Amino acid sequence: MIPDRFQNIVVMTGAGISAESGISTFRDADGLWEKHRVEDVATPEAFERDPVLVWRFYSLRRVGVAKAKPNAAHLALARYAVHCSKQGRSFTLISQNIDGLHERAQAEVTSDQKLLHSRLILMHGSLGVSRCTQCEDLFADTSAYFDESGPVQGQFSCDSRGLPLSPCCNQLLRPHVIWFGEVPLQMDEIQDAVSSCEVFVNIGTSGNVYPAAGLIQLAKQAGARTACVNKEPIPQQLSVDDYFEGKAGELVPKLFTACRD
Ligand code: BJW
Ligand code: ZN
Repeated sequence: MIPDRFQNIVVMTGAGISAESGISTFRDADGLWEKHRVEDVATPEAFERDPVLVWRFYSLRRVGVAKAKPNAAHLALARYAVHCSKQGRSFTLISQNIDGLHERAQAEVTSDQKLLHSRLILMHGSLGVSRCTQCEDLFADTSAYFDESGPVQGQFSCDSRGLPLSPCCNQLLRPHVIWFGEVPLQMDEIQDAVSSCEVFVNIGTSGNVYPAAGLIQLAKQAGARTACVNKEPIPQQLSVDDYFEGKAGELVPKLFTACRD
């Protein structure tokens, strides 16, 4: 349990927190990178080279997350955010995940937006948003544009290859996600939150992808107490004060115990 005297808490989540919702991680056995080469689907160059392959990959993932539900770990963090808001404490949730399960957990836990002063920072973007490649306008979009057999109709009109076109510029839309070589979103806010927190908790991330992987070290150097919930040790283990090995769905509700008044 995190004592209430801590006023400033930052949590960083990765794919492991959604594993018990049935969403594949990246680097575990049977993870996404076992079936797809990173450089084929998760770089700007891949999208330039073969946008159909990239849209097929993200279309299948959109179908997958539509079937998934937030698990006990997402819900515990959402309840804890409300608990902190009620007590005037700062709670920042930074996620590398694009699956929308934190947002859905928050919506399940409270419909009162005033209770959610806490911040949710989606540093690698959102699967449910598409971006115009010309002007960078964003559009809520959960459509799958391809299935296993080929192009399918989605929310936006498509070119002859089945690729979605933006309503603003009639140019290709791309998933609003951060690929290798691109700068993650809201980095200034992230740096500020992490360098001023009293407690930093990593959950379900392998610590392989920077800058997210470096945040626990940054927090430690800034004087925070650090914890890690994961199924395996991470490369940054020297920066971890409290290590909880196991499943997020079992451990996170114990660590983040909220008042349910
Ligand atoms: C459980 C569990 C359960 C399972 N309970 N636990 C050399 C050195 C250092 C850096 C670089 C370098 N060469 C290049 C770089 C930079 C590069 C990078 O880090 N590369 C490394 C691979 C070396 N980084 C970038 O390019 C980033 N941009 C950047 O650096 O810009 C420069 C810059 C930054 C800051 C300021 C100024 C400039 C961008 C990285 C973008 C990553 N994108 C992806 C795809 C996003 C869209 C999508 O989802 O498709 O993000 S890659 C993928 O990895 C995805 C994830 O968010 C990310 C992290 O994965 P995650 O979440 O850790 O998942 P896994 O599978 O790795 O781990 C899951 C863990 O959970 C495991 O440990 C399990 O054991 C555990 N687990 N079940 C608890 N039930
Ligand atoms: Zn546009």
